[in-house]
Amino acid sequence: MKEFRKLDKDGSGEVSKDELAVALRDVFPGVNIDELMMVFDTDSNGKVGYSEFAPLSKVISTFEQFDTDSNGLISREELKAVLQRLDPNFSDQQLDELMTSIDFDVSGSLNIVEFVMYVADYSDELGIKLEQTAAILAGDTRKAKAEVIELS
Ligand SMILES: [Ca+2]
Ligand SMILES: [Ca+2]
Ligand SMILES: [Ca+2]
Repeated sequence: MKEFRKLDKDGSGEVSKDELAVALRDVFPGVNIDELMMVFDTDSNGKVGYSEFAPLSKVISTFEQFDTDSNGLISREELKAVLQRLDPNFSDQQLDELMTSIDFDVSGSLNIVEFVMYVADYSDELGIKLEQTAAILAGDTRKAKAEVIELS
């Protein structure tokens, strides 16, 4: 994921929807930018400001970490590998249930929007920020704890 400043081509201090689309479509062909904006444009001004970009960047880097073959999709097996690393008791049945609830287009894999929705739902459930959940999923517990402390 490119740096905020590189995406903000006109230097306005915010990344417009078009600037984001150009950057993300390279990596995630067919990505639905509107759905991402609904999650990350928290002040609903139609642009992604610097503070809104941090969680987006974190979630994308977590996605890329899950996507071990770098094909822009998280397969069932790639998801399983990560979740079993976090919880060795995570079963195939739990994996099936999870996939059923988050693989909205029933493609058998997660695209970036499906992954974002999953992280957002999980954050709501835990009552923490999106980027903290992404850090936990990324196995970066030191960072996750630091962010929880910062929050409290
Ligand atoms: Ca905004
Ligand atoms: Ca993949
Ligand atoms: Ca899917």
